[in-house]
This record gives sequence, C-alpha cells and structure tokens, in this order.
Amino acid sequence: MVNVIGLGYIGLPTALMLASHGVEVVGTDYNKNLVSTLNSGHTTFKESGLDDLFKCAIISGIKFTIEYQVTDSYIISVPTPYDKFSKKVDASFVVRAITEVLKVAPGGATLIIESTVSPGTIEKAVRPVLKAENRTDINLVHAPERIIPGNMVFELIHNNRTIGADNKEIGEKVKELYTSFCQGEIVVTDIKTAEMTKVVENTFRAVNIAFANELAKICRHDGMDVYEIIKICNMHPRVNILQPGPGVGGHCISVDPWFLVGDYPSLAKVIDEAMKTNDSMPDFVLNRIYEIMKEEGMSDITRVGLYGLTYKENVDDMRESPTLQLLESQERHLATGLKVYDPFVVNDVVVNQYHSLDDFLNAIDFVVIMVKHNEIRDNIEKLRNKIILDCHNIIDLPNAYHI
Ligand code: SAJ
Repeated sequence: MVNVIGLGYIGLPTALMLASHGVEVVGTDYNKNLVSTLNSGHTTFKESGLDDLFKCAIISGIKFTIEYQVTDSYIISVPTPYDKFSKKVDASFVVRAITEVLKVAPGGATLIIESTVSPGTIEKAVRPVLKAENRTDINLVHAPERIIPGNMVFELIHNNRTIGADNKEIGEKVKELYTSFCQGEIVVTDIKTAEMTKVVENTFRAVNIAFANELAKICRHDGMDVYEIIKICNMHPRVNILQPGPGVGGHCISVDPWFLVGDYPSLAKVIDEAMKTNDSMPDFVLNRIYEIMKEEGMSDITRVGLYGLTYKENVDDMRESPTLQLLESQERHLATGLKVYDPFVVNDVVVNQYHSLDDFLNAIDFVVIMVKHNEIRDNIEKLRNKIILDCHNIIDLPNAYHI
C-alpha cells in the first residue's frame, strides 16, 4: 500500500493515477474540508481529465483520510514555498509531514519526497529529523514531480522522471512503483542530483521567459514587434525563445529559481536578474495601461478591465498570479478601480470582480488580456469595439495594443 501525504495539485493526481493502475492507495491530508470534499465524491480543483481519473480511482478502492497509515511506502507532496526575505526554500511543511509519518512508519519503510526542494535540503532539513528520532531504518528518496498544470494527467503517464536515492536498490524499487503508470524513461540517481535537476528545469524556463520579457521591453522602447522577431529567431535550428507575458505566476517557475538565489547569492546572478525581470512585468503592464489610456484620451480607470485572474490559461490556480500582483501594485499607487473577471474564479476574491463575460465587457471600454483562457479566444468578436491591451498576442484586430 502507498500512503500519499498531501492531496493538492500534485499529490491528488499522483494518488489517483497509482490507484487507477492497481496500486492500493490511501491519501492523507491534514485539511479536513479537503478530505471530506473528496470523500463526498468531488475533486478539489479543475484539471483536464482529472474527474475521469478520480472516478476510476474510486472504483479501484482509493481512500481519503486525515490519518497517517502504517505501510512501507509514503509519497510526500506538500508545498515548499520560499522565504520572501532569505529566498531560501521553506521546508517546514515537508518536515512536519515527515515528523507525522515517522510516528507510524515501520522499520524499512521508504519515504518518497515529491515536493520540489533545493539541492541539499533533504540532507540538511530532513535527515536530521530521522536522526533525532533514531530512525536510521527509514529510506529517503526524492522523486520530483514534473507535470504541467493544464496537461497533468497526460504528463503523469508520458513524462520522463528522475529518482534520487541513497542506493541503487532502493531507487530501483521506487522506479518499479512509478512504472505502474509512467511510460516515460525513469533515471535513477543520487538525492542531491535529483533535487538540483528539478530546480534547474524550472529555472531554465524562468530565465528563458525573462529573456523574452526583456526583449519585449527593448522592442517597446524602440518600436519593434517582439512577436515577429521571436518568431523569426525561432526558425533558426538552435534558437527557442519562449513568449513574453504580463508576468510569471504559479507555484513553480515563479518560486523554485529563488531557491538557487537564496542558497548561492554570489553565484546565481543571471537567475536573480531573470527573476526580477519577470517580477517587473505586472508593473510594466500597469504602465502600458496608463500610456494607452493617455493615447486614447481616456481618464476613467473604472472603465478598464483585467481579463483573467489565474496564473495561466485554463486552470483555476491563482497562486502568484500576475493579475493579483498588478492589482496590489495599483493599490500601492492609490489608483484602485480596475474591473476584473475570470471564468475559472467563481468566488469573489478581489473588489470589482464580475462573474459573466458579457456583464464585464458591458462595464468597460478598455480590456487587458492578462490570461489567454480558451473562453476569450472563442469570443474575440465581442472585443471589436473595445480598446484592447493583448498581453499574449492572441488577438488579430487593428484596435489591439501589445506589451
Ligand atoms: N509563461 C510565460 N511565457 C511562456 C510560458 C509561460 O510568460 O512562454 C508564464 C505563464 O503564463 C505562467 C508561468 O509562466 O504565468 C508558468 O507557467 P508554465 O506553463 O511555464 O509552467 P508551470 O509553472 O505551470 O509548470 C512548470 C513546468 N516546468 C517546466 O516546464 C520546466 C512543469 O513541468 C513543472 O512540473 C511545474 O512547473 C512544477 O510543478 O514544478
């Protein structure tokens, strides 16, 4: 049996996938409401294919509880935020989960940590917990997740994976567990290498996006079309630049690279600058809004609306969302009044929030596309008479401005 600890964006799909492939699974989370929602037959977030996977796992006998189980395998998938001041990884959720597991785990059990951590964290923060409890009979493994929100179910099956273990034998045993559903290649390595690869993958993407964002600023300054330039450059066989945008959100690309800055401040220079560039984008968009309002002779900010509140398209996750960052910045400048709408956000989370696209569009003259949800792509006709700031280059209308 596998006890999956932490039933959030990664733990839940992983638990469901294992259960759907014949593994006996119990999912544990300390959040009673979350567990009771799952036990009432509902998933806790929207993700393509997740509801079908959930049904399949229920039929296969998955259980959800707040209790930690006595078993030989645990998967820990709890959040690892970063400390806003030191930039270092905050491993306290992992440590808390491990401490709880150790109260019930039998000798010889394997603790597989899926949460993203910076290189050396397991040695520095987790192994001492085992030592303090005199539990040298426990195996530690790091199997960082790699799935992308929006395509999690497909990627769980098809992505390659990394497993870091103290010895080959344990690594191979854990590999066998993941092979129950994973069709990708699974590399077995040591724990620190596995920790570093995960952080490096997300850092690579963050730096590439920062490069695109910096190009957008240069092109804006000198009247060049950044999208056309990136498109042509990417036709070169060894160039692959990502797209500029209104900022970088989510719990991964906007967080994990900071771990390297926090741990290696005098070495991680490019990464530090890249993260600052990405973080500057919501303010850059806010300035573009003011610029365009001036150009269009508009003075009333309450007739401007932000389309999208989530951190990216077609997901309901708002963590580190560029729209929330922009709204915060606007509040700091005492210029509140922007209207907001997102089809994936049903609860009221900000002031001036709308719950229907038509009501939102009727209330504004100027729409800022912060998130490229399919909904807006399917309703571009409705924007024909609006002033538009298209932060993702998805709208081919003469009245659309860009970042
Ligand atoms: N973004 C851009 N320009 C782009 C691509 C993305 O501005 O060209 C923005 C998005 O709008 C979003 C942010 O970056 O705000 C992050 O989105 P994303 O789709 O790039 O990535 P995440 O955070 O959803 O998922 C990433 C993935 N990592 C990599 O592709 C290297 C995923 O595979 C990881 O599993 C995930 O982080 C994670 O959990 O670590």
